Amino acid sequence: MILINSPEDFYGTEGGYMLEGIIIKGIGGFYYVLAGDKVYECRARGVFRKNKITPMAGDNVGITVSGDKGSIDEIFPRRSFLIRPPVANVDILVIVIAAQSPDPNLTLVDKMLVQAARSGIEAVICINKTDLAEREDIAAAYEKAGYRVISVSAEAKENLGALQELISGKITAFSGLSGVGKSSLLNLLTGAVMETGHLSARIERGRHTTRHVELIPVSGGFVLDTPGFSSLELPEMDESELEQYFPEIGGLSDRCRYRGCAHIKEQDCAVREALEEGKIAQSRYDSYCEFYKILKEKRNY
Ligand SMILES: Nc1nc2c(ncn2[C@@H]2O[C@H](COP(=O)(O)OP(=O)(O)OP(=O)(O)O)[C@@H](O)[C@H]2O)c(=O)[nH]1
Ligand SMILES: [Mg+2]
Ligand SMILES: [Zn+2]
Repeated sequence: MILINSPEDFYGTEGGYMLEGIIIKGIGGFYYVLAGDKVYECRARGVFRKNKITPMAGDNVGITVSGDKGSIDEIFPRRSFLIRPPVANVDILVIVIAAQSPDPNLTLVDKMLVQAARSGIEAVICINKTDLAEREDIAAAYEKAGYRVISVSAEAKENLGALQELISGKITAFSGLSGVGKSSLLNLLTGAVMETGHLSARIERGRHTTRHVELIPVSGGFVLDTPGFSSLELPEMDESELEQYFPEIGGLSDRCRYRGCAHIKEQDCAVREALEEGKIAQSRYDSYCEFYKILKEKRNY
């Protein structure tokens, strides 16, 4: 951690001066650091490579700058980090699902929820393209689990205010399958509060071409567009830990007959009772069982 006490401390080793900023994007070994209202093109010091630390978008960093170039001297401790997309210090993960085209992949959504919970990041479900179809079933599945669900349409500009409110003052990552409308939503959200339009983003819109992770300043925080992806590894853990990351399952395990109930075949299982009563969605329970099996098999190698 760099502590700046006196004006002399502002001067770094190479005759430049030191600033604190945030990495808004990293491409091909260059990191773009926003400090104040300027963006500096930075290289990471060799020491990071040696220690196998890779700067990530979202990292708070100390940089030495001269002109509009600089070098990253320090990476400040991370509050959180995600692996897919690779980004540090995310406060909220918005998992975008399309009500229709592409078809929702709920297993992937549930994996992302596990990843977010394990990283200590709040997750919100956003159902886009409600102009094409209603997916009350999906909304209900996640609301029952205790997640916030926001249904929107980028096309019809419906209910965007709820997203706008959510992202204010936070770092929010938008994630989900390719084509669900992440970039479309972000263009609307950022365009609504930023005076200058994002031409490059607008050109990209509809082309399914988001390739890198980039933080866009908006409403006193940042939003991140991320490339769509269709598969994700479960984080490594013991299968008995899994229920913690399914709030509607973990919350019931006290009421199961057996301690350490896996909620799969055991008798007098409060989770399976809740499933039968419709208090837990079948799709969520199926994901839980599938992930449990995967984790158990992995551990038995
Ligand atoms: N009908 C309808 N189409 C939408 C909506 N939102 C986005 N689309 C369309 O869906 C397509 C994909 O949108 P994108 O915003 O590029 O999707 P993305 O999630 O950023 O995709 P990747 O960058 O590939 O991950 C585009 O043709 C959009 O015009 C919506 O609310 N309704
Ligand atoms: Mg995109
Ligand atoms: Zn049980």
